[in-house]
Amino acid sequence: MRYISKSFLLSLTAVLLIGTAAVLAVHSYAAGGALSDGGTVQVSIKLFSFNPGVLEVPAGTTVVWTNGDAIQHSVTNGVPGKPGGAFDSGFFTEGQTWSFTFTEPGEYPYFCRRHESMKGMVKVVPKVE
Ligand SMILES: [Cu+2]
Repeated sequence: MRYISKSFLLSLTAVLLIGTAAVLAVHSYAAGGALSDGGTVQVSIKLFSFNPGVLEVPAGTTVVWTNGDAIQHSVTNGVPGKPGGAFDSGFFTEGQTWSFTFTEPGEYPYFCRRHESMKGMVKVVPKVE
């Protein structure tokens, strides 16, 4: 067939746009209103990285980290060498979870005490009333 139909191109474009929006929405639960305050967001730990690495959530959100590696990791507020003190999970291992409820808006960098290349960030924005 020599010509690709216009409707095919339109539907292809729509699929691409929806796909892109879905990928972006994974990181920001606040901007799109996908999560009301008091909800829960999952972060997986796999292959020595936090995924998604940067989260944006409204205050009141509980973030649950699940360790998918066969080695212990921690979720420790701050940066390597300078813990922030807002939270520290201690070490937890494969299949275990640790959660924290973010009540105060702000930026919360975190890292793993054992693997200092592992870093993440939770940005907490005021909840929408
Ligand atoms: Cu680790």
